[in-house]
Amino acid sequence: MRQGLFVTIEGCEGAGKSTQCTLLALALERHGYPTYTAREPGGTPVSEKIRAILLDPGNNEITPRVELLLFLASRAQLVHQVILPALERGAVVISDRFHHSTLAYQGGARGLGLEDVGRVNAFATGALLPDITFLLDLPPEDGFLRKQGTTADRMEGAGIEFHRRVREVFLELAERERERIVVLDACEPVEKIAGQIESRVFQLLDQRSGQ
Ligand code: Z5A
Repeated sequence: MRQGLFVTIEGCEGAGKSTQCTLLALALERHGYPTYTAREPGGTPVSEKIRAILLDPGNNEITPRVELLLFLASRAQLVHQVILPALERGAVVISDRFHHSTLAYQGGARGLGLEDVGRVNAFATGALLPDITFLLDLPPEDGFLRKQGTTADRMEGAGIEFHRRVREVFLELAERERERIVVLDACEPVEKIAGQIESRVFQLLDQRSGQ
């Protein structure tokens, strides 16, 4: 039975997701909450091997459907090996990306369709959904500037129009799922964003414990 809290952090390249996942985990641990942090794609030995295939710029023959299935294979392994057991132990699980990324990148920007992608995702995860999602919203141009000097992987090399479409779909998803997705301005200072995320997560944890 699921008892923990499942938090996901989403957004375009360089929006600050990894930074915020780390800060949230530290804040939770300071307050004594058992916490598990995952990143997608990846997070288990098998999922990390799939990540290497997906991000290798040399694998330019990967078709959109194969890309989708590889992201979902990585996720299925992560969910069943790590995330569900952690939630069952009562941990707060923080995932750096989850299914909203698949909807935005493969469903929207690659054109596979939100409904079809949503269905295959639900099969892969057993329909696991986050309790809350923070969408760090940033123009992709700004995200790429933050990552200047790093080598572009296969997804980063998809072109600026592709990444603009990803952002648009993320914002459309946030409109549709207002009760789950909190949109935050990723241009704000790191500490301000961290404070916004922490206060919402601690509020949810307090509600759960009946305080
Ligand atoms: N993908 C997909 O297509 N479908 C899927 O289902 C899933 C993923 C799950 C994974 O790449 C790729 O897979 C990704 C989507 C796709 N591709 N793209 N493009 P990844 O895991 O290697 O990279 P990422 O997820 O895009 O994260 P990132 O590039 O590492 O960025 P980030 O985690 O959002 O940002 P960060 O590392 O925390 O910060 C980046 C820099 O900005 C760093 O120097 C920070 O110090 C700085 N920073 C952070 N916050 C701020 C603020 N607030 N102000 C100023 N500077 C900041």
